[in-house]
Amino acid sequence: MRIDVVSIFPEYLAALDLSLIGKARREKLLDLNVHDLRDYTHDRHRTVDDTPYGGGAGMVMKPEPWGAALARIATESPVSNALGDKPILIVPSPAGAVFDQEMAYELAGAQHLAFACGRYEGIDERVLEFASEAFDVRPVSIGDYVLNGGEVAVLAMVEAIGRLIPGVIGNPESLVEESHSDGLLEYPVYTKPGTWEGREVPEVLLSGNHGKIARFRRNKQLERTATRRPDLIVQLDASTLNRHDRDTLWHNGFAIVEGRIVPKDELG
Ligand code: 6GU
Repeated sequence: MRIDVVSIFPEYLAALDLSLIGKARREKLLDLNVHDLRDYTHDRHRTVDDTPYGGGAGMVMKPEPWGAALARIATESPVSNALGDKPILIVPSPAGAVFDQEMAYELAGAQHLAFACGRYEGIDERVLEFASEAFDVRPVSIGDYVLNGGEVAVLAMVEAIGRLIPGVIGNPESLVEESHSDGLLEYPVYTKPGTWEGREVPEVLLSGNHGKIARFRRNKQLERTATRRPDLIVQLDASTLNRHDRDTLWHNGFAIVEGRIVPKDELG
């Protein structure tokens, strides 16, 4: 996969040289290129921002450097072709669609992703219109809070996407059991010593009874998700739940009514 990131703080992306993503780059599974937006300015001060039309607080990123940077990336894209295929341009923004594991999987299947890191109050809206000629443009948020710029969001998204590229994770089975892969949070994990600070590892995990262990872990997933993320429980497909699952959910505040999962406290 090819990834291009445009930023006025390219040093922010240095963390992508490290760990699993750095290794994927060295092994050529990931061709990651970071670009300094100021390299696409022409004035002595390398200006990237200006005051907003219509007034208001803060500054807006000027369209010209963005147009030049994105045109260059589009020209070099391995994707653009006669069939109308386009690379994907992610525009990090608190006003975007929320990034989740499903989106990470979808994006991990792309050949070419570009990220446009805005700062200040954002990028002149015409840049997104212009870019949509050459890119599939997607404004994306990493959650309901505000960052000063897109760089930290790009670090999070590139890590989430990059680890899903085949070959990047040594043991792909670890992807099957992790949080969000089945719509539930992960079960708790333990390692040696068996007793630590007076606390025991749950006995069932030492039993060697694989059926019981699987049920224990599934119950923990359901309990945790019900307590911490009730919004995920109501999105589950009730038809995938067995009678043990339904019983566990009942004991954690959820009922199944006409095939729908509902919090018991919302029942009449
Ligand atoms: Cl993607 N960008 C910025 N600037 N703030 C955010 C965000 C992104 N996601 C949540 N807050």
